[in-house]
Amino acid sequence: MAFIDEAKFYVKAGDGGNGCISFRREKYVPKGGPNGGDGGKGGNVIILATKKLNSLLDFRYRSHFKAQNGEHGKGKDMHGRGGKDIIIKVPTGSIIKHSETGETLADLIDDGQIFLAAAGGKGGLGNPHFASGTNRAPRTATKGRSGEEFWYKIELKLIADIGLVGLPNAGKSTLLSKLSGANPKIASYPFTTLEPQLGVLQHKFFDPCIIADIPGLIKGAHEGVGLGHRFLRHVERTSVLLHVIDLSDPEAKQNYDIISFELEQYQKDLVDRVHILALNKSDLLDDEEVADLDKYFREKEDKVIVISGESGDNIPALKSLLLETVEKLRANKS
Ligand SMILES: Nc1nc2c(ncn2[C@@H]2O[C@H](COP(=O)(O)OP(=O)(O)OP(=O)(O)O)[C@@H](O)[C@H]2O)c(=O)[nH]1
Ligand SMILES: [Mg+2]
Repeated sequence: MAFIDEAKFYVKAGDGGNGCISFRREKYVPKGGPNGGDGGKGGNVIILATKKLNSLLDFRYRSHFKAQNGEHGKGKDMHGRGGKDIIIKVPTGSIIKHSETGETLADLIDDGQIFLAAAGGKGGLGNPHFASGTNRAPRTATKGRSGEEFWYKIELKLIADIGLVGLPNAGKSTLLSKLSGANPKIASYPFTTLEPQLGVLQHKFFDPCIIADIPGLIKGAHEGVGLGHRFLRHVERTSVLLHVIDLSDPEAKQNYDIISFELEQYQKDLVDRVHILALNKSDLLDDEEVADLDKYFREKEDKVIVISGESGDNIPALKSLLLETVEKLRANKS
């Protein structure tokens, strides 16, 4: 299934129904008064954020959304029925932007948050509204107003607490599967992961956290090499970055610098984000080699942990470290 995190779409709210011109016609009442009903209001187009979705895939199949028009008023004081609203469900983390200027119009962070994308047109007034002492038989009614119409851009930035970053093949997806119940594709070639994956980390008494696994970054990603920086937007909102390093790669040290540089190129503040460095694939090295690399990386980062996603070594400790860190950051925020 394709992952879509950008789309353009068109919305059109319903037009208001027209007001009606009509007069009472009853037997033995020669001049009946005006009785034209008002037009109904057009339906709105409403965008609703929901936690249940995590892709904009639906927009691939549908990019035009039109709400129902209001009905016209009728004789005998019958008002037109209002048009039905249309509700477009989008994942939490969606950002609605002006299609031309790119200005952000709504950042839909919370489950249940709504954005009125297009307001329905008001219904027209029937001829009774225009009756007066001097004009008892008004031949005037107003037309319904048109519903609003717009083009929007929508962008998704997934909402997760922890973002996994690293070179392709570092073992990010393996780790996601060990830390959460997620079941991502894992393979021994680079760029196995082509779209972000989410998993829920639950451990002991901690509040659960959401982890996002994104495609690997490579040198020059900021210039579009590999899959580029496109997917980094999905770790923008995370509070902790879990940087995964393959210790069995002879270039592990340079690889660390490559990822740090790419993160900085994307957004300066990603570098200041809390980092946890996971030194992975420790099962492939002997203890001495691991100790050497551990020492080297501890000079670079505060939080460093040696693990093996394959054997499960130190995974419970990593879970606790991640959840404690997120908990502290959450407490500082509130
Ligand atoms: N020996 C060993 N192999 C590992 C370990 N973790 C992952 N692997 C292997 O490394 C390869 C890459 O693992 P993935 O989890 O797919 O790596 P990834 O970082 O998600 O890769 P991309 O999606 O391509 O960016 C697979 O063959 C895994 O089985 C580990 O701790 N030890
Ligand atoms: Mg992967």
